[in-house]
Amino acid sequence: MSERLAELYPNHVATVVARAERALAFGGFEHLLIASGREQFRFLDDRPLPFVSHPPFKAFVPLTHQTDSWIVVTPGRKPVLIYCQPDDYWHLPPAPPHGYWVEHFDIRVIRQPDEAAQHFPPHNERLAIIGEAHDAVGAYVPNNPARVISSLHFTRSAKTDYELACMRLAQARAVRGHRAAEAAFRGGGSELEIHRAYLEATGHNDFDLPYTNIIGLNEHAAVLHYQYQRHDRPGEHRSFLIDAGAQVHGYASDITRTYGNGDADFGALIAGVDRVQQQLCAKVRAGQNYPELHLEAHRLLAGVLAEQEIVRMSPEAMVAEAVTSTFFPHGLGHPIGLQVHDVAGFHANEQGDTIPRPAGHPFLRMTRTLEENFVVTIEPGLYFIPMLLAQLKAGPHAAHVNWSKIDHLTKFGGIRIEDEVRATTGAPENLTRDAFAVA
Ligand SMILES: [Mn+2]
Repeated sequence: MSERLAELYPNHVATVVARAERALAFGGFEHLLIASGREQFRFLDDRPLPFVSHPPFKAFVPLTHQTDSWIVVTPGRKPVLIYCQPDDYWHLPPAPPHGYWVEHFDIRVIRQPDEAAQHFPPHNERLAIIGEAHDAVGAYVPNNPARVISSLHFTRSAKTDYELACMRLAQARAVRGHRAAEAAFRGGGSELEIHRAYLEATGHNDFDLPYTNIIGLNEHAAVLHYQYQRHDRPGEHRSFLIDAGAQVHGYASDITRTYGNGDADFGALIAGVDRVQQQLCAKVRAGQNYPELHLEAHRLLAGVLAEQEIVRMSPEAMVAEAVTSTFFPHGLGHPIGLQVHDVAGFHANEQGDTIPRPAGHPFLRMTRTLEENFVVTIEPGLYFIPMLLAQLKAGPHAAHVNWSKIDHLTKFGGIRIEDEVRATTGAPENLTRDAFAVA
């Protein structure tokens, strides 16, 4: 597979350099300096925080844990990679640069972070320096020009063929974990045991994951970003919601599946959400307005709530009265790529004017119209969240709700099903279902 990536990388790097040059022109700058980042420490402690390279740096090179290094782009010149390889016997220094990407850079190896300044263009006000304040090297203090960053973010939405190849590999890697996690659930494992099975199958440790795994048994499936993994096994394994991804060369996957224990009502609900999810995935294509798809998700989920006799209202009324928001209180999805929640979900244009969310939908992370090679998640869900159900019960529509059925389903927590889908001018590519199909 790395041969395939080697084949695709030259076009990728040419595209990324062209985007950087465009961002410089757009912002009125002459040189672009992008920090990889610097290790940070806990307050009053010598323990470092988990480090990952800054996303704009990772866009150029597959160096996901490279500290104190820089990309320098000057239009018309080969991009420079300042590569920090410290003399350090406490830690393993990075290996000398190697791989399919090396020949595309003018590489300068440094031994100390401050040596980077020797390879920077002369300091003046025409430098766009992207990084955090503590990444500064002497007078080279990150200024993060808004127009440059906005342009870089905007053009990053359409994935290159190389990026799509990395993202497909990240899907395959996560799917191995999902298979192992499902088996651990069926085998009666604790959340922590399931989590470990996932790590084992993906070959990741916790710090490699693109985001913290959500591994929820029973009622924990109703906690949207459930952040713990309990070590004890529950008495009963009724349901299991897993939202877990993987990464390859810094590109993320983000997959959610929900499993039941054979309960007919919960099983029918999973089937309903899955059907809706596939209908929504089928509509991902260039020209599709994403907020409209989110509203369509509410209409379709209302149909499931009606058909399963959970709410006795017409689907139209359920959406109009925001009853669906009790059961589906988050957005349909988000862009994904170098970051699990990728940038530019709200960009109206290159300068970064924003497209507002539809009224009443405060958590939607993507308001753009899809274009070719945008990759988004499609992740509808239905949950039984005690806090939100209490509000519904106190409201004007309580009489239309089948509370005895809800009492039964609340023990299962909730359902979310999430795939990554690429927009094309024709049929969508579902990266996640494709990966499950061959795994
Ligand atoms: Mn997601």
